[in-house]
Amino acid sequence: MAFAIILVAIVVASVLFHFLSPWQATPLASNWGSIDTTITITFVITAIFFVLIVLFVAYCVYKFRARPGGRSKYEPENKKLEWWLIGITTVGICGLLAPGLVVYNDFVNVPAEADEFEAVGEQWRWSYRLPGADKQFGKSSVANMNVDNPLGLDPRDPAGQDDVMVSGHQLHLLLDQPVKALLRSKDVLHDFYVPEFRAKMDLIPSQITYFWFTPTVLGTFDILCAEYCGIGHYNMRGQVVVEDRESYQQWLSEQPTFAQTLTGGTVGGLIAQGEKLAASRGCLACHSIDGSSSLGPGWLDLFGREESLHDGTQAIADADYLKESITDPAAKIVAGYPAVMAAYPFSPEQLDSLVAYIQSLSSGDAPTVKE
Ligand SMILES: [Cu+2]
Repeated sequence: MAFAIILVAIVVASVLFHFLSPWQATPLASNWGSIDTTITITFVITAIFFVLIVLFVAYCVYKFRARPGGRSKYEPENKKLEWWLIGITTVGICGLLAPGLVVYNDFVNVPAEADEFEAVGEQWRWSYRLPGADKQFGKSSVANMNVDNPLGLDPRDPAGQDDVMVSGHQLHLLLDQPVKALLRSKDVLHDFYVPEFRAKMDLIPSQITYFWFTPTVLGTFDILCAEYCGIGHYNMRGQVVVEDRESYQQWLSEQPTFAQTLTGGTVGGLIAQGEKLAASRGCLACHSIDGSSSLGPGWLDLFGREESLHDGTQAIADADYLKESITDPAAKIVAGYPAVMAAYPFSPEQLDSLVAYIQSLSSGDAPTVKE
């Protein structure tokens, strides 16, 4: 009897939890209301089966409980009941699968008027590219990837010269304009996911995957990586800014083309350059700049600080130390931090700008950068 009551209580608590839970879906900000509908259909069908089955088990536990002198009946076969169960299960499974097939078909059938952007994932950051004025992406290849060409565009391909290399972790999109997302990974599986758009797709090394959506609400939305991709996975975030045409054009005009990045047409001084580099190369996924705790040592007031290393020695965080830690992270591990950072290739000029940026985050009398 007690067990039957517990089962009924589980059903009641589950249903109440669903309606009273503070964790509800975020407001929809794209055209994919149909994805919400499929989730609701799946949810209702599985909820009905859950409630019916658990209540049935509770009924059986009570009805057929052990009684003195009681004996169970032996009934090896019941054709009628089996046909009913097969029929109901079939309808239920079709109800779960069919709506998803229809919506997925829409999800990968891109309308002709859609713009395009490319999102490239790597441990643990996002980079973005737009096709530029010719509306055509230039070719890219792993063989072309280097310090100055992190996305591996083919410098000889004329279609790639005007490709817009978005700087920073924010991708801007036009309100109410359908857009096709082309997804590429440089290392492992990642997943491009904006919860408000209800849209996500895996990034698969050596493939280009895609889907499309239309942003329908102005605002800034987080891009999350929804595929566990290593220790910094939780921090692999970007942002989509949905805006009107005027602000979008303003933003677009500030982004360099591929040709400009090759000729070193970076604007701003050394510190600004380092700040941009830190954002675009993913340093900030693991190093905080506001003093909060992070996977690696934070950069606030780091410059000139004496660090205790895991081997018991001390080191001053000067320019040489910082450059070594970026290009050969395993050389000096600060006590209390895991040795997980990969070596990052940077040119000497880029290293100088990063050090200048880190130094700018230190208050007080930090020593000057020595050359
Ligand atoms: Cu990831």
